[in-house]
Amino acid sequence: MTTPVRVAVTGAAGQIGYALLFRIASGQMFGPDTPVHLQLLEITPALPALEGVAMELDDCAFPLLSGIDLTDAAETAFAGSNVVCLVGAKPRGPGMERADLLKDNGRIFTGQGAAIASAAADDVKVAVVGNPANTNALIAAANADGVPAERFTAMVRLDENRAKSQLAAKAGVPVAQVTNLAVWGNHSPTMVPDVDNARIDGRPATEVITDRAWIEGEFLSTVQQRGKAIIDARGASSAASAANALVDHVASWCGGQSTADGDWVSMAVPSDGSYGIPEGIISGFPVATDGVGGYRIVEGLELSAFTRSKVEATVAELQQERAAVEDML
Ligand code: NAX
Repeated sequence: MTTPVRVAVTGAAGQIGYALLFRIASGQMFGPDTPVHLQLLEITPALPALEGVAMELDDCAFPLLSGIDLTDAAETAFAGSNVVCLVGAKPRGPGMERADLLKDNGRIFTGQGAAIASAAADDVKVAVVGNPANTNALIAAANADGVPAERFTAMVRLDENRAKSQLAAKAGVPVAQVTNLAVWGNHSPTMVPDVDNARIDGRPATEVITDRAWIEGEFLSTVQQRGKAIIDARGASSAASAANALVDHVASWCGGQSTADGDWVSMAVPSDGSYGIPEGIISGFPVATDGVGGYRIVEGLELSAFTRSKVEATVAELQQERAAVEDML
């Protein structure tokens, strides 16, 4: 039998965790031939709820699920882990400023970064979902001595999927025909879904959808504000779609689902200075993956003046966030 992939998930008893763990255990993240071992982290008061989730995982009798560990200690959760999904974070409470959220969550991610460095497998790959995801990933990377920075990524795939779905609906085509959709910048309402370089059925999306006012207006605001629209409608934030996007993110990166030739996916990764985005900040980029742990930023895309100005704004926000947590880096 193949050695199981050890997958650590934090915040495992939360909403996203509940939608995510069953997808991983059923083989959707690493394919139908790869067993998985789940290493689940929660805060102490949530351990009883996590026990319940583990009971349900048992009750699914997933053939690929080789074991489940539950703990409230980060080093135990990350021990020998090949993939770490940092989902758990503190939600923004009433009256809380964004700066407070950055600081409170920063404290979680300094500790978790250090625990990854001391306990995880040498090939560990980290995907951050907990918000503010990009800056939390930056903090975790900075505190993970000895782990290459490029192993720390943040999820913007939900934003990509949302954008693809909106474009497909507008063009009246199946969503699978929308490709090459990059999301630039921060996972926040300033994110930039890039229609200029997207393709629909192999053609430039802007030739298929010629309504520029829609692209720069309704489309952009719908994608940027989608998280809020879900909360307004559902009374709770996106969970199943976020879990789905994380499955996509990890599957593309190291679960055997490499990007097709000429296509790309969106991942927030440490900038190497490409496109003038300051080196080191963790920004959404178009990324080509090999499905076995390698990725590269796709170079040479032309951005329209409109897109470029939006990218500058989202990058400025990332720089402000980095400045606000400087003492944790
Ligand atoms: P929940 O509040 O349902 O679950 C979070 C869980 O994390 C809780 O069970 C909590 O006990 C746990 N937790 C808190 N601190 C922890 C710590 N130090 N160690 C381990 N576990 C800890 O939130 P949920 O809806 O699951 O969302 C999780 C995070 O994802 C939030 O930060 C949310 O903002 C973020 N999101 C990010 C998205 C993205 O695209 N990057 C989209 C969806 C989501 O909004």
